[in-house]
Amino acid sequence: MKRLLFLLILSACDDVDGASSIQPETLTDTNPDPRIVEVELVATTATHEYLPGKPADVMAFKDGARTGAAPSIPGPLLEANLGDTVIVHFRNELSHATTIHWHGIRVPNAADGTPVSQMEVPPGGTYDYEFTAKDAGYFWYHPHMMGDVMIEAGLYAPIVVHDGLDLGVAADRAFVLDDVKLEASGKLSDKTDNLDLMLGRMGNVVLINGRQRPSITAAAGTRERWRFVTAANGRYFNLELPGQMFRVIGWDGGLLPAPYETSTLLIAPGERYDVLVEIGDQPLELRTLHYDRGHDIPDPGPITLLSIDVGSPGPPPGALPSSWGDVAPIPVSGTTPRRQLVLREDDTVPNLPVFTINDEAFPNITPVPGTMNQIEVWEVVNMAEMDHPFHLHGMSFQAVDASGAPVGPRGWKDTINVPQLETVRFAVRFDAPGRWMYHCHILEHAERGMMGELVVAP
Ligand SMILES: [Cu+2]
Repeated sequence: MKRLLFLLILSACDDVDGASSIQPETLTDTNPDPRIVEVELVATTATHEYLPGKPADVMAFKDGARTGAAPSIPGPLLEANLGDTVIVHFRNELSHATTIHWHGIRVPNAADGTPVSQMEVPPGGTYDYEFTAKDAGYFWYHPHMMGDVMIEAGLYAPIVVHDGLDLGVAADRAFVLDDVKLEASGKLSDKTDNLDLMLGRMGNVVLINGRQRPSITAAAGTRERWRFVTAANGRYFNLELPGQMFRVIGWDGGLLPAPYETSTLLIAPGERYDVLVEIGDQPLELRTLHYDRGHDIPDPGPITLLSIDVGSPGPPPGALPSSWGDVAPIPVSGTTPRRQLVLREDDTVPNLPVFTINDEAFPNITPVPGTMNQIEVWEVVNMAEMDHPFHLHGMSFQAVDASGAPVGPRGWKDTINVPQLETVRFAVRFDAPGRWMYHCHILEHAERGMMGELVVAP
């Protein structure tokens, strides 16, 4: 029923957008059981026009259950309702081995898609992923090997797990932010320089849902729900909507206990935000502003991502609900065990920067041991003059503070920015057995050592 409602919303939204809709297609659910979402997902090579008339060779996902479905960037949206069983029959049509990681979803270890939790899927191979959608929210999926290459090449896609809240929205839009480094021919550059390795590859073309500065149409006088994820290798997005505020209702792991308003929304690689936007009668522009994430990255000035034209008036939004996310605090005290993880960068060897956690570079690391339901405070100390977004697999955590200062409302996070020369502390309960990776989500940093492993004994 909820999915039907969402489809109706989407089709309403398609009417509004017409041919300009930039919403990814939803993966076809082949299972008649309303509590099971069963899909076929294919990773394949394709071409994509980042620049008009100049196709680039890319890697992309497509819906394997729909005849004639084209590969797309982002890949097809995986939709489920809270509590659904999700079964993904994955087929690898690339010439490289790959895996899929369901970023932010609390999956069983065998479905986590990392090299420590599954064998890689060879070219022509298949793998069945199965998990329960335990949390409602906005997530994403992508390979978890050669991430700096495969995600850059287009293998990423959004996931919406519906919460069933009636927010009176005229549209529920899934946005994926990215950038690509293109040659003049429109092809993806295969050149990686030292700056790319140090900062995470910064593209020269900035994208929203795989397109450069597209337009959408929103109905005047309505409320819309916008969900954002940053899939870029290294770029941070610092969004603004001049003349409008974002009402943040959720982030990584689901809804917050209460919404808050902000004029700018900083989204580090891997992070997600779920916001409400009130559409008036004037067009809007979604832009990203410079954010100083270290190493004197130059300020390119504001970059427009999306133009929002205003169409004919839609139904006026109703009152917002009085209760939102139920986020029980993870109890911590002065006696809760603390674990320090120190992030460092070593750029002394030209073109061979190494990024470490506690002076170890993956795969030569000492796993962190844990037992079920144990609670720890992790203290992530950033000794580098550059921000690092820290991502933990398998379980969500709650921020405690950043260099002693409060870090916003209580909410479930799986990816958190650790600013340059600062310390972020978060509380985590080890509630899933298995081998879970944690790493910087700047993909070049993860691939060059800044990755570790938590082993939770059953
Ligand atoms: Cu990093």
